[in-house]
Amino acid sequence: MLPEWLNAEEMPKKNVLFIIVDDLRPELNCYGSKHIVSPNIDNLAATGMLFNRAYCQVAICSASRSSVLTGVYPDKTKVYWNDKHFRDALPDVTTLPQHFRNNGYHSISISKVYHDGFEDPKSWSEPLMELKGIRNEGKFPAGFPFSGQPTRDADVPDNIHCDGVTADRSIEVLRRIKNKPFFFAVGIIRPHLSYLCPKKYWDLYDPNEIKLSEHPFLPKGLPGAAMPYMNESLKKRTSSDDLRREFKHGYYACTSFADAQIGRILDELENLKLADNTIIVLWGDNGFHLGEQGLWMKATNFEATTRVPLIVRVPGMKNKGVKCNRFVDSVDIYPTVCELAGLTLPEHLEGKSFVPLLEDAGIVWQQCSFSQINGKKGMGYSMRTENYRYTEWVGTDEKTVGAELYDYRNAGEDINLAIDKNFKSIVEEHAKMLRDNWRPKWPY
Ligand SMILES: [Ca+2]
Repeated sequence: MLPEWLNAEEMPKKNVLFIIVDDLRPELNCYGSKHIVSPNIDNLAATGMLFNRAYCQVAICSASRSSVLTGVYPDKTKVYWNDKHFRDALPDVTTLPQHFRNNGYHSISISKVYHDGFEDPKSWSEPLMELKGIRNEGKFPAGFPFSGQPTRDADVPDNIHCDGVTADRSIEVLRRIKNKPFFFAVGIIRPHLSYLCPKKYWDLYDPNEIKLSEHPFLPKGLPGAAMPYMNESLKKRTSSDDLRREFKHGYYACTSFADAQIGRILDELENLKLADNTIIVLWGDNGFHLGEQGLWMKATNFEATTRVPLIVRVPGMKNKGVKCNRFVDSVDIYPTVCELAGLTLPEHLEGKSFVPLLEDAGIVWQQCSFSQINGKKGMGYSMRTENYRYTEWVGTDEKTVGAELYDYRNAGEDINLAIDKNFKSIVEEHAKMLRDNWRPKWPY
């Protein structure tokens, strides 16, 4: 039963603006991180609903995006890294944008929505607007200091950088398609590395005030199977406190730069009077370790990479500015957006619409969220519950090769409690819960 404010029958077709931000942590002002300058995303949160406990299914670009855009978990897409196309395993799957296209919408995307090199022409009504030539290279002025360092700045206009051009072109797109129902997916590539953005965003932060993680070490008792892949080059770039501070400075500057570009697109939506008829979803595809666990990377099952920002704004919604603390999986976005737009849900979907949470953010909801990562010695299936995270590593012979349990009321991710006899019953309870609740069916 749909909420009254969502009565689709009496209203014209609602547009969808789906903004995907690359590697964006929920380290934003509206998420309580007051040191971050993110006024535009904050404003979206103030006029929509912010999800405090949204998790991605795999903390890797292509794997996470493939899951969200097909509406199924990674064990169905078989995309665990940036190395495969979901159509290899699911040749005929109807993607989220494709479903809108099939329902008479103009479906269009700009920049990185699917991962580079894994485009999906079936999803769109017109060819993808490629920005490759201006992504990190090609359009910088002579002498621009881009030579592989993670963090550089220059006093240049926003649209020297890819996301600035994305905002320019998104504004043009909105003007062009404003009279037809649309599904418009916008990819923003910062704060993904490299941390290149105009100087004015760097100047928003004082490096002396940037705090380093208080947990810069791997959990005590981490099983071998859970050992993360190390990125040697990033390790080198973060080998001193000054370098670590500069790295975070770059990430924060790029977060504010991304926020500014998102603001320009949202402003145009207002200018064109489309805001009252457009569903907006802002989502980060994965987080990023900025020193937590001593890591400067993604591709783990820890909170730093699995927890993502998610904000949804729906025309006419009552609960503006409400923060929802219920668990939501990123794969739930597909059915939610369809329901909000009044579209039938394709049968293959494995996510669950969270429209009921938009109506009442406090209702009883699922008790956990699921993420996974394909590690060196097996698949790490991870479940976040109210107080714990439980991860089980399953080897190729389907045997458990390691387990992790973290209690966020105590030592958090500093100590793996799965090996502590005192937590035996909690581990057993969570192992059962993992199998009983894993969506889709537990594979082993
Ligand atoms: Ca990403």
